[in-house]
Amino acid sequence: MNPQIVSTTETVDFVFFFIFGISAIMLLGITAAMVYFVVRYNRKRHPHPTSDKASNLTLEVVWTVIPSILVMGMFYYGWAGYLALRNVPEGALVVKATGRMWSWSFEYANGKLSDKLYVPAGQPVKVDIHSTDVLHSFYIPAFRVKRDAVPGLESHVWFNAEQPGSYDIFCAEYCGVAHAAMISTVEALTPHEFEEWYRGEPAAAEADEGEALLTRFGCIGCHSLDGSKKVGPTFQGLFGSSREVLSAGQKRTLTADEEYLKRSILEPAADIVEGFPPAMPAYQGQISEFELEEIIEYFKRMAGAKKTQSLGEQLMLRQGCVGCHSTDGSKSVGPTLKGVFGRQVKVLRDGKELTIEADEQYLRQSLIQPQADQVQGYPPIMPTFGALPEEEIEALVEYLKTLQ
Ligand code: HEC
Ligand code: HEC
Ligand SMILES: [Cu+2]
Repeated sequence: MNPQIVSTTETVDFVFFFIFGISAIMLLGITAAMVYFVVRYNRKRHPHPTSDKASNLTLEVVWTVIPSILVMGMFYYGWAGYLALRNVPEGALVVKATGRMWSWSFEYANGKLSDKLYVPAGQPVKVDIHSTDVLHSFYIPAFRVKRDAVPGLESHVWFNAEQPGSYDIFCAEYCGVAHAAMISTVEALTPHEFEEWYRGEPAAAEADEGEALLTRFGCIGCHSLDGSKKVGPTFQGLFGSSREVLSAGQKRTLTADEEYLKRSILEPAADIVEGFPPAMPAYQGQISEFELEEIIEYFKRMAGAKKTQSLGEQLMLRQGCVGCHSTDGSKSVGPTLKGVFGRQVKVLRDGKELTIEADEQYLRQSLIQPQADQVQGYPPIMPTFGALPEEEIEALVEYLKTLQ
């Protein structure tokens, strides 16, 4: 309807400010007139009615016609804006977005797959939205587009990222415990960079076939590769480890061999890993035998590549430190433990702020008496590990020192 409109952002913002502007003028005008009349025609000043006029046709026509025009104007621009959001411009790049508990993945015409939405800046992009499980909502605030992802229903949005940059993508429909983690980004590249990315070899992290499958099936929305706990157990060190599971209500201990892993993927309800909810969807019928093999191979490689864990590293997993602390520099419930040894920490000791160096003594104390020195900016929720035997404390401290 309006050929000048070039982006969804402008379309939506125009309608928003149009309606907002009219509303603001009306609010101020009506309030001012009301105050004026209240003062001017106050009963104290005019104890008796000053006029006995019953109607004024001109005035009535004016106050009917002007608001009608304003409201029709809002409707017109709202409708035109809606059409602009629904009608995808010609030549748009088409990307398929799949939402699942709890991650987004994006698939391109040439089969390329990514967990971020890479697009060329300045070119319209049409995103076909799908959901494999429950209701999600695909939301890019920067481009003012939001659309529900409904299982079995195709829908779409389009947008045009005018400037290269990184823009947030959220899920805007509460979809379960890790809903808040269902985030990604639009990476708008220059057309040249995009072409390179699109044609080029998969990025190093995706080069591994097995890992690409984990992205494609959304496994990494619930499972980490680095030992941290998500909705499901981490895949780190999984292959060959011993697992405590509940099978039909019976506790048993199994070894994570090929058979166990296949069963965990095809029929997760058969063995529920202790301490986790039975939240994993069954992949029976969704995953081919070949893909299953690839994933198992990946688990094996991962276990092989991993050097044998030291006692300290095992304790980090067993004591649940990794649930609150990352080892890769990212902030979590507690400070990251990467580079903790020797770093300057701002702490609160007996209510006083001070900066101290995290030496061995400090690390040891952090475990035995975590409340003594409170790291600033974090809640005092670290449990004390004072009951651990001395050799385990020692092993943990030694391990923390290696995290550089
Ligand atoms: C919605 C979240 C979710 C998704 C998606 C998901 N899982 Fe799981 N997974 C879980 C949970 C929760 C458990 C632990 C409970 C259980 O055993 O069912 C689990 C358990 C497992 C186990 C057993 C792990 C162990 O420590 O013994 C394996 C193997 C596994 N998942 C593989 C996969 C693979 C491969 C995919 C993708 C094809 C996948 N999962 C997708 C949530 C998920
Ligand atoms: C329930 C979450 C939680 C668990 C579990 C946990 N921590 Fe912490 N940890 C925190 C928080 C929060 C802080 C920062 C506040 C404070 O100083 O108490 C912290 C602080 C620390 C510090 C000081 C960090 C710094 O930047 O100076 C160390 C070292 C540490 N934890 C190690 C561990 C180890 C090792 C384990 C496992 C044996 C562990 N934590 C388990 C939450 C946790
Ligand atoms: Cu969601």
